[in-house]
Amino acid sequence: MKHLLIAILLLCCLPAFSEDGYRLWLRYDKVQDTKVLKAYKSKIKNVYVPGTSPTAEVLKKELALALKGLLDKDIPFTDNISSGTLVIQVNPLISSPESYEISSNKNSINITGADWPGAMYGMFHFLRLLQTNSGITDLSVTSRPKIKARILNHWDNLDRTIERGYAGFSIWDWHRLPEYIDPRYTDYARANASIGINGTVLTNVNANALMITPMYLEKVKVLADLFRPYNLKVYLTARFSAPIEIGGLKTADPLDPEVRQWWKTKVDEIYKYVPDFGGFVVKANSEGQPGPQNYNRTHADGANMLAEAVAPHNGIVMWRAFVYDSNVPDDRAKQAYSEFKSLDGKFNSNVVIQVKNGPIDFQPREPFHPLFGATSSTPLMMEFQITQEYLGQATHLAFLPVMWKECLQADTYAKGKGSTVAKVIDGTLDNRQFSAIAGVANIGNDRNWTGHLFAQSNWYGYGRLAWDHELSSLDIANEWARMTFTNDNDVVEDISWMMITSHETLVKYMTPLGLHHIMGANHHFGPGPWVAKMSRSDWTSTYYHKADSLGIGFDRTASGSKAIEQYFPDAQKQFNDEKFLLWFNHVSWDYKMKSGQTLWEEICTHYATGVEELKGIQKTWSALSSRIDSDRFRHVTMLLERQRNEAELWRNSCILYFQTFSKRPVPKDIDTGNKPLEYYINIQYPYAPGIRPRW
Ligand code: BDP
Repeated sequence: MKHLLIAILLLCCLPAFSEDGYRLWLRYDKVQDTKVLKAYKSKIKNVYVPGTSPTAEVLKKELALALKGLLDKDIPFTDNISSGTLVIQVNPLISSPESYEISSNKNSINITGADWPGAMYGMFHFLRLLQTNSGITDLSVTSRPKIKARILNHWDNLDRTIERGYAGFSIWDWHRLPEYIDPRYTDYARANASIGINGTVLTNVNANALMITPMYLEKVKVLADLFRPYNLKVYLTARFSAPIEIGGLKTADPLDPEVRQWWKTKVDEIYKYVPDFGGFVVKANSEGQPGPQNYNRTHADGANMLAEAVAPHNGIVMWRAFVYDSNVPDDRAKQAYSEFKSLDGKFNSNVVIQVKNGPIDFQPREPFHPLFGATSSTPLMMEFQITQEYLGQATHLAFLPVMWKECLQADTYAKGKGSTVAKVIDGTLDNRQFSAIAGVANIGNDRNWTGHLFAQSNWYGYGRLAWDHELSSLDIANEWARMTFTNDNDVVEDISWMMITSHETLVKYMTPLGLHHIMGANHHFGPGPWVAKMSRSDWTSTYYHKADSLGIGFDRTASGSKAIEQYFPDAQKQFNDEKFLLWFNHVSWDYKMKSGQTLWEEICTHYATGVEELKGIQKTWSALSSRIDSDRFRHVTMLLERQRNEAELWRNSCILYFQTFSKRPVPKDIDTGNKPLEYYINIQYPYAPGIRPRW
């Protein structure tokens, strides 16, 4: 009897399901504040959605689900407007595609899209207002995306491994497609639609030619059909040597008529499966991938060949600028600029060059890429990395919108002051019609999608910034915290603070003052400043930090590699900031910093402060134990503990390693643990996730 009672008691106290993060920010739990709930109920009595379309259908489904959850009530659909009607409709008179307006008066709330996708985005905006318990009286919202193609890049392989993926295996279950359609695909589309993402590249940039064979195209078709109502366009990566590998040709030379014809026929075939196929992303002549240079042709020759094939179907080619050549003994940071600057103006109009935010490779902090602003005749798009390859992967909490905004707001000075990177990529600087942005996805088949619960905020934040890069990181953090956790203001404030400070904290304990690329070899996890031998020197850490008895840092000024000269003179001044010091300069250990400390002391202090700040983040989170459900609380608590351990590892090992060059004492009060440097050097991660297959 006693046991039965305990069991019943336990059952009553347990939530209906575990809070495993699957619902992302689309939780739609009942509004807790009774006053707010009452106000919403009085304003939303029924819904009127005149007209039909596949998008209208998914919109209605989402709305019904959301309102039922949030208001704890079935809200009926009607076919006329009365008091308390939420009207969602399309009015093509609203100027630009995908945009929307929301207004409300005493009687009704009106969401009007320029088209159905616009109406859907407007609906998600409205739901966000409800989810964040915002006021809905006297609304007057107009919104249009600042960037046209807002795309996720999946680095997913056909065997379901994900290059640089830390959240399990690929969500694309290629083997069981096309018959088996995982319900997750729909939730994926919903999540993307809710933040305005309108494109997805399903496959890895290190591409597999099989993807464009009929067997796989049938599978792609299923996904594209499912995503279409959510305004999510499908793109694929093209393997440059596909004409040889799957076409039986002897060459993939882009100027060979047979090769050109092969691509045209192939592309026509793809469009038979996916009539609104978006186009290709191409990684060519980079890290062993085939490309036009194998045939002594240029990147423009290669890109234009594909561009010609997709042009009749309105497709685009996103040609990546992530190239660096092992035969060129130049600073790796300079190579993409050198290669592409000279090709400016040589690309067809449906080619856009996809440029990573910085000139090396998704480091915790990089200066913006010098190509931004440097190509007046060639459109450039941004490539951010949402997956945290070099930022602690799925064990570290790092809110990346802060870092992305730093890049977007940087000034290229291409057309004088105010020529920000954001204006280059949204097309306003050069008055371009087309604009695009890509984010390398951090999504896998982990139940919570992104491995670390807080990594969901990077997917979320990427989408929100892609729609409107002027949103503040704090606003994005606030929204996400409210929708994901609670509307309790104090909790939201604490969580947002953790998020907003997290990136700078990580920079301090990993790569302070402009240090970069000093992570472990291959997997890029954990510290590895001692990595000195790899098949290419520009994959080693010593290539980048250049520590010696005199000092540390990569001289990219006039006395060094001159990489700084790839920026406009006024733009260069931004790099006087100490946060870029060792990116651009080789600096004496005794150099006096603004703080009055020597560089050596300052490096030690940064590592130590990073760890202390992280402890502060842990403390803030711990204090929320009674305000967050136990499942998610424990998940984050454990990962923060792991992160602290790793931060200490970074601090101890980097200080001890760099001390072998500086030969100066570690400032007292700075802890470096009780282990010798050798201990850290010997740490291995033999099965670290996400390692790319050898090419
Ligand atoms: C690097 C990754 C590598 C990718 C490459 C790329 O380490 O796995 O293939 O970028 O962007 O960051 O092509």
